[in-house]
Amino acid sequence: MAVKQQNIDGLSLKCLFLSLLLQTCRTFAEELQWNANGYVLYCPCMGRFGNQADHFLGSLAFAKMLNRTLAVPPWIVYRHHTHPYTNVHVPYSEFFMLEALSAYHRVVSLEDFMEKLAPKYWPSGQRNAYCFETAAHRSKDKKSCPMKDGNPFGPFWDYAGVDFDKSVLFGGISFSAYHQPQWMKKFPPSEHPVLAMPGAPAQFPVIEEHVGLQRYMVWSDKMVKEGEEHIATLLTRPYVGIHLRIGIDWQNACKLLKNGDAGPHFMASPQCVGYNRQKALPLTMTMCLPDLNEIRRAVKLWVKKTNARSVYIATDSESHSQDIEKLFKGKVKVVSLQPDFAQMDLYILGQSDHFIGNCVSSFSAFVKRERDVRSLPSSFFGMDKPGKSNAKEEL
Ligand SMILES: Nc1nc2c(ncn2[C@@H]2O[C@H](COP(=O)(O)OP(=O)(O)O)[C@@H](O)[C@H]2O)c(=O)[nH]1
Ligand SMILES: *[C@@H]1O[C@H](CO)[C@@H](O)[C@H](O)[C@H]1NC(C)=O
Ligand SMILES: [Mg+2]
Repeated sequence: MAVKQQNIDGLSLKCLFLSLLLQTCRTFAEELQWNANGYVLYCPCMGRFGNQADHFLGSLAFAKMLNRTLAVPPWIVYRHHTHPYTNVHVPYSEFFMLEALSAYHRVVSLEDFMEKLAPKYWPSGQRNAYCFETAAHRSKDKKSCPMKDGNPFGPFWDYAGVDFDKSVLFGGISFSAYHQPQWMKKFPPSEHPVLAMPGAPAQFPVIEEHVGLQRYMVWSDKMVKEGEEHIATLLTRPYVGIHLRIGIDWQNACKLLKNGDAGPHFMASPQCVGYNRQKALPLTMTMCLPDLNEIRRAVKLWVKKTNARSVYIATDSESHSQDIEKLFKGKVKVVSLQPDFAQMDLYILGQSDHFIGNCVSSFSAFVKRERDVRSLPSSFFGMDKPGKSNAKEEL
């Protein structure tokens, strides 16, 4: 009996090994093989990481809708104040696993596309740009897509090693599922194998339907390893993670709300006031730009509720760590890492036992979506229960 068992185990091991090998060969070959259903390329040219991530989810859905492989772009990181003072293009796989996206749809990194497929199947001289007529109207000759005009557009396509030869314009069509048949009819992959666009074929903020695609954005092994090391050395569980979006650019943005120039749907706010415009809850100034009193109130509430032993502060400017420390008379450890790459803050916030985010911020929205996928609790400044107004603020 024991011998037989061993044989079976030996056999299944061999099978496992073989199937793994086959799987690897297959994925490897797939990566190198041209797909006749075509490709979508775009520049994540609007905003910083949070905006780019929102756009990424929509673009992934768009590529799937057209059954075209998505050439996953790098993240554009703006380094205006630190070396090298120019944009850095960070391949998707530095932060997230490219393979994890395949469970949803076919992808290839833009870098691999350019290196392994473009020379043969999308050679120089045949590189069309696709854009809205309205975008082309802003160009000098009124009929060229503004692919490389200014920053970050020029540096992005230079990074990819692309110059465009011709522009193809479209109008009266949107990126929504409603227009799928028009896209297929207008741009069949046989005649238009590569749809390269100056911006993401998606909306900002991400539409409700695509929020769940966050589950396919899985942190890279490197990020997990480094993130877990930080958590183990700096924090004691349970810990509350908070995102302070309070810097000068944000103060200016929130002025629009204060002056009544923005309604409840303002940047990422549908995540907390609701996606339905008619039924949206009020968006208060406290939710956009929490003051120190609100920060103290919310942190105190959630530290108490979760019996937290530490608080992790991610911030775009001040951390207010001393003010927060004072709340707990030394009984709760307060930590702010201020990492080199903002993604480390996102990782640590994502792993917290409770997260307090900024409703209007797409940086917070990234964390909120990731936690929702894993059924972890989150709240917002000025809104303790997402989707329900704080009672006091209704007065
Ligand atoms: N490290 C770090 N950077 C932040 C934080 N909050 C904002 N930032 C930076 O400011 C940018 C804000 O732009 P974006 O990600 O588009 O989010 P949004 O403007 O808040 O919607 C981020 O990408 C970061 O570069 C934070 O808590 N930690
Ligand atoms: C989508 O593309 C894949 C790969 O090219 C193909 O196998 C599949 O049949 C296509 N699906 C549809 C609905 O056309
Ligand atoms: Mg932004």
